[in-house]
Amino acid sequence: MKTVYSPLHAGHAGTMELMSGAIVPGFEKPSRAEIIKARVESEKLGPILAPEVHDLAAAKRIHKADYIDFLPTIYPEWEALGRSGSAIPYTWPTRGLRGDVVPGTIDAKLGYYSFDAGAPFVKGTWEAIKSSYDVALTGAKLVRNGEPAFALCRPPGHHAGAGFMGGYCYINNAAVAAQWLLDQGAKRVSILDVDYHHGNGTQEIFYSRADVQVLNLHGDPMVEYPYFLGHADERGEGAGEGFNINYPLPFGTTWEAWNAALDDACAKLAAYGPDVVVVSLGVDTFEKDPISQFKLKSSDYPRIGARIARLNLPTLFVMEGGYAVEEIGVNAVGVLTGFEGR
Ligand code: OKP
Ligand code: ZN
Repeated sequence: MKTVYSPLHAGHAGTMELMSGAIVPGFEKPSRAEIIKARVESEKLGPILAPEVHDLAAAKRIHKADYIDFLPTIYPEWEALGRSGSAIPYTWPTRGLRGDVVPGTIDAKLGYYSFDAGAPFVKGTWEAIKSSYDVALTGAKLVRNGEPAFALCRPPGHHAGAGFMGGYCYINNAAVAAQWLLDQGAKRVSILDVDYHHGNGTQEIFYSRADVQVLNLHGDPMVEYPYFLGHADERGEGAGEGFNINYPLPFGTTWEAWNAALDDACAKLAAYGPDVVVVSLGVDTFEKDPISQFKLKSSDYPRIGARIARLNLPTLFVMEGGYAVEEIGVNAVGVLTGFEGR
């Protein structure tokens, strides 16, 4: 299958994050995408294409326009204040505070448009976000035109909601692609999120809709990030009732239990009967992932791809997480070669 990749992701580099009381180098780093790309090449998965450049209309189909318009202004405003490094918020309008007024200072705006301190901005971040969005849309177009595709997105997207960033995510690439496919004539799309973390942004965006089914396998939010969404009783609302399906799983989950959840999700997906499947492909379920607690092995990833292939549906793979950099290429591309039956 074809891969879509942009070198512009690499400008989103040198980020910092808070981890157990210390400021540490960001886990979501450029080498992730480089190593996956190298594995795509060495495994001869197929051609690697540059993305087509898009305007932001497709982003505004699922994100709030003021949020999207804010993103490119962040770092220029930060630099105008004489600052450098990572632009990160430290105040949020949580319960008991005013969430209906947006102060004009950059620190306040960063807090207003985020749910955590985990989506840092450096000089090249906007260009990387935009390229990741272009990669997703270009991949979606390949799928619309009749072939499976791998959108090698970086930064990832599934934690980004309609009006906020967080958890390394800014624009929700999988959600953008799903909406674009609907706008191109698909009647129903399923998003299968196999990243270790719950895709809270994707869930929020489609929660009251019946035209996008969202299935999510992830670490139980009682003990795992993003903590405040992803329970099994979240099943959608209104017209969306029944079209959001969560599989929270305990720390230490190995292939057998994880695969049972995948199999159940695939059965529900097949019953829904979508025209297209968008896979939010995270490989942070890996046993050696430095920030995650599942125990999948490299040999399990081709089996994931093979199970998805059995759905026999047009499929777009959108890269999400995975932080065991050494094995990220083997694991991510393993899903894709498994999908191709080799
Ligand atoms: C993004 B994706 C403190 C822990 C916060 C955020 C994880 C974001 C994962 N540093 N961790 O779903 O792979
Ligand atoms: Zn993740």
